[in-house]
Amino acid sequence: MITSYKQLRQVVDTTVANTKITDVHTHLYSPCFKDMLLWGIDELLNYHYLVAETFRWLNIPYEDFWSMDKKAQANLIWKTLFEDNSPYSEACRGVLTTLKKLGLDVGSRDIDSYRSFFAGFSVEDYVDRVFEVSGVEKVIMTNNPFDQEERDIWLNSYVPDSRFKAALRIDPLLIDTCNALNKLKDWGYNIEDELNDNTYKEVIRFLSEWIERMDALYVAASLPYDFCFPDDSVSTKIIENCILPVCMEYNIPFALMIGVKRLINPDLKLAGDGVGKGSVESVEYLCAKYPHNKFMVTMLSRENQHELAVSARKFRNLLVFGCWWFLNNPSLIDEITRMRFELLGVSVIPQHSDARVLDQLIYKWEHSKNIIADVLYDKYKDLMDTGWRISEDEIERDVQKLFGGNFWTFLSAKF
Ligand code: FIX
Ligand code: ZN
Repeated sequence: MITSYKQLRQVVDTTVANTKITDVHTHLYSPCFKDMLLWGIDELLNYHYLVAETFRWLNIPYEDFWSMDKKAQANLIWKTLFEDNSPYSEACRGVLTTLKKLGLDVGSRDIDSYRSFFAGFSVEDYVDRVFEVSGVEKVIMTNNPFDQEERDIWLNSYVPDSRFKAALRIDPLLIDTCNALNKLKDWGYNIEDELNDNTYKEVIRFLSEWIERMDALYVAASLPYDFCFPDDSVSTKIIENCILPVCMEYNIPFALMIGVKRLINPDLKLAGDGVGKGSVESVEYLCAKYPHNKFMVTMLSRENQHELAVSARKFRNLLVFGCWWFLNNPSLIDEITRMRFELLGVSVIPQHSDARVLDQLIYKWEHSKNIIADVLYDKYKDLMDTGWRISEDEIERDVQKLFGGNFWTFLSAKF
C-alpha cells in the first residue's frame, strides 16, 4: 500500500513512464507503405502545425513557399520559428523534445548535424528506435482506400507489421459522396444512380472487403463542425444504411472526429483547416438510436468537451478519446483530462497522438504523459486524503486501461 505523497508521486511517474501505449489514432504508416511514412528532421519541421505558425511571420506569396523543396522549407521554418523567435509554441517545443529524447545536442541549434543523425538510419531501424524511445507499443493508422497510392500498396505489396494496425477511413463517402460512389463504380461495384437498396448493398460490400483486407479495428471519419445526424443529407443515409450495419456485423466501432472547418485558408493547404463548435446532440442520438453499435468520438472544439464527457456518462456504447489537434496543448490537455477523470473516472482514452511524422510519437507522448501523470497524482492524492488506501498494482491497472486497455476492451465488447 502507498503510504506517502512522495511514494505516490514516484509510483505514478514510474507507472506512467513504463506503461506501453496503444496510440488509437495516427497518420503513420508501416514501412511497407514506403514514402507515405514520414520521418526525420525535415518532415518534423514541415509539420502543418509549424507551417501555419511560420506563415504568421512570412509575407512571401504562398506559392513561393510551396514551390520550395522540403529542405528549403524546413530551413525557412527553422529560421523563422526557432532562430528569429523563441520556439515555445507546443509544436515548436515538440521538435526540441524529440531531438533531446534522441540524445541530440539541442543547445547547438545545429540543424545540419541533426540531418546527418537521421541520415544514419534505415527506416526499419528508425521505427524500432522511435517505438522504443516513445514507449508506444502499437499505433492505429489512418487508411484511406480512396487514396490511390495507399490503395495500390494494400492491393499489391502490403506486408503486415503487428505494431501498425489499420483503421478504415471513409471521409469521401460522407463528405463527397457523389464522387466517392463514382469511384466505386469505376472499381466494379454495381452502384446505381440513386441511393437505393442495391447501392447500399454495394457500399456495404466495399466496406466489408476493405475491413477484411485491412483487418481494420474501426471505421472512421472526420466530420465538419456542422455535421448533423439525422438529417435528410446523403451522409445520414450512408451512415444509417451502410456504415452502422457493417460496423455492427463486424462488431467494430464507428469513430467520429467532429469539428473541423476544412480549408478556411486554402493557401495553407493541410495547414488551412480551422475549428467550429459541433453538435453533441448528433452523438447522443446515434448512441441512443443504435445501442448495439459502438462509437468512438473525439471533438475538436474546446466548447464541446464538457457536453461530450457528460454524454459518455449516459451511453456505455460511447468511448471518448483524445485531445485532438488544436486541443493537443498542455493547458487544454490538463483542463480536459481533469474534467474527464472527474466525470468518467478511468473509463476514457485520455490521449492519442495524431502523429503525421513518426518522430512525433516521442514528443506527443512525452508531453501528454507528463500532464496525465500530474492529473493522476492529484486524483490519487485526493483519494488518499479520504483515508482510501491505494496499491501500486491498482495504479498500474488504471494506467494500463488509460493507455490502451480501454480501447482493446471496447473493441471486444458486445452491447
Ligand atoms: O482528420 C484528421 O484525422 C485530422 O487529425 C487531420 O486531418 C489533421 O490534419 C491533423 O493532422 C491533426 O492533428
Ligand atoms: Zn488525424
